[in-house]
Amino acid sequence: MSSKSLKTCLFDAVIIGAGFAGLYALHRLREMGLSVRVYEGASGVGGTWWWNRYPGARVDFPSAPYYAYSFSKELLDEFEWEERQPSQREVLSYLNFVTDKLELRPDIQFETWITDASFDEATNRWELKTGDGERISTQFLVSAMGTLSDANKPNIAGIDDFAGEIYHTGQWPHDEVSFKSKRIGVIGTGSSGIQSIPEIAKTAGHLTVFQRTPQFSIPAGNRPVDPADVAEARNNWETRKRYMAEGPVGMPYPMSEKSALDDPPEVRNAVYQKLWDDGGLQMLFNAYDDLLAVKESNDTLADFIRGKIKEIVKDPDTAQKLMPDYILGTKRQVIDDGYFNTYNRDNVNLVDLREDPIEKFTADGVRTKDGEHPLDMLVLATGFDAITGKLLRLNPKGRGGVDLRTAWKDRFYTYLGMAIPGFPNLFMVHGPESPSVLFNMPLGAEREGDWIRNCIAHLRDNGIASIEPEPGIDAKWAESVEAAAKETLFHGTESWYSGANIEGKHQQFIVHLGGQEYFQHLIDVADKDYEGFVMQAEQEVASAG
Ligand code: NA7
Repeated sequence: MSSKSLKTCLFDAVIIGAGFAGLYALHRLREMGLSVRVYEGASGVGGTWWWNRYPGARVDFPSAPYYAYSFSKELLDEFEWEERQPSQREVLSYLNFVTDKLELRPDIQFETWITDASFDEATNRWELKTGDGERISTQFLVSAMGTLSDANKPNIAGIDDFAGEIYHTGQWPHDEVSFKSKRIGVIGTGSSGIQSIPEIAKTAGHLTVFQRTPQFSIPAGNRPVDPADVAEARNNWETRKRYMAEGPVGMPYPMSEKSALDDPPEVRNAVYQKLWDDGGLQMLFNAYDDLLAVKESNDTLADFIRGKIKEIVKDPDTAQKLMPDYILGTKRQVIDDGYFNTYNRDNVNLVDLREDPIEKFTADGVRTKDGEHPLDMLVLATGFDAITGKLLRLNPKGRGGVDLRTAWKDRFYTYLGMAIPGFPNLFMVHGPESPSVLFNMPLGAEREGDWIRNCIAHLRDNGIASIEPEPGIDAKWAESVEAAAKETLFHGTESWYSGANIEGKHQQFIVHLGGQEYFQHLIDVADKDYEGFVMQAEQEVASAG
């Protein structure tokens, strides 16, 4: 037995994950004087930006310099972004810059997976184990494991028999992957598929795209960052921060207060055309205020984009297969760089899996109902067990030894999307029933990180050993999440927001759409002495022990 496995490391707080959320939580908790350690399975910082190295991976929301931390003007002033929709490489370089600037690295243990987490009721502490047999004891446990970190590998007949190269976009290799002259198949046309397909097509011998659901995609309009835009952001930082704080999704721009139906068609189409030419998600979030709430308004933009697909894609049959028919924006909105145009290339073809489904994989490729598709390489752009996947894989054990899979057997129960009944002193950043993926994620990570810091400070100042949601509050929270969703069009669509992409997952809409109201609610809960939580004083623990 190694000496490593005998020793128990003691911390005030342990954070799992060194992405945007984990790094920020480390900075804030360490600032309070706590002993803190981040455990990270990868060999570097970055989280989702460490793993998702597929060609074409870029930020979709919002553009530089706003997909970044907002708390430090120094960080904003000192990092020079190159592109408006930064590439994965650029975001990773930013996160390394922040890590070094804030001297976070010494408190991060890389290449270490936490494999077990159990709450000890006698001490009110979490006892953890790593893959190497290391033991760790901590009062507070922060899950910053990412929302898009648990890759979804589809269970398709014969897939393990395929003898060619096979890659998942969310676990892309660090060494360069060559597509040159190869016959490549891509399954999946979500963001990862739509970003990578144009890049792969450039050098592939032949590319076959296997599409289950056609997507509404908007041009990303990526280009070098305009120095004038950066200067404007730096000079007017407080105003931009206010827009981000007040808007529903954390965008740095004022929101439109107009319905799409207020404008006559020719004016509306001119608005859409201008935003289409400029690129980016402002088309969906800033053009009008009811695109995600009123179906008739939504249809105006959906029809505009369908018109664009028809215009761009030369082969009418392919254009028809690419026509999306769900409610625009209710699956993750995608932005692209030449996606639809890629189907005009001679080396690219599209298989519509709804009319020509996959029958099975063989060593040489894939057989669909209508034919054989010989392949040298398969790219799975098939997404993630989003938001809950990684935490459920760890499966922490709370009070009474009840594990999370049991506690969440019927639905994902949370309070504020940050705490789980029966799991004291465990905090989630971007957990289910928080705004997570439908809000500016670095900004959301800061706000949730600040709330966790303030909560822990409150506990420490008041001699409180543990905090957890009071019985029944989770049901009320679930109602508020559903109420926020019902005011929108999200309810009608099967998507990874509602667990539809994973077999056997609860069909529960797990994103809180309250935006800034959600974050105000977090503040109100704290101001009311952590309303909805129960706390146990240190003395009670000592006397029970
Ligand atoms: P997504 O958005 O979940 O997309 C996954 C795609 O893979 C989507 O088109 C799925 O079709 C398709 N898919 C999944 N399983 C299968 C099977 N079994 N057969 C055929 N097609 C399948 O994941 P992404 O990685 O693209 O994007 C996730 C986020 O990462 C994105 O929003 C960015 O923020 C970064 P479906 O739509 O389910 O019919």
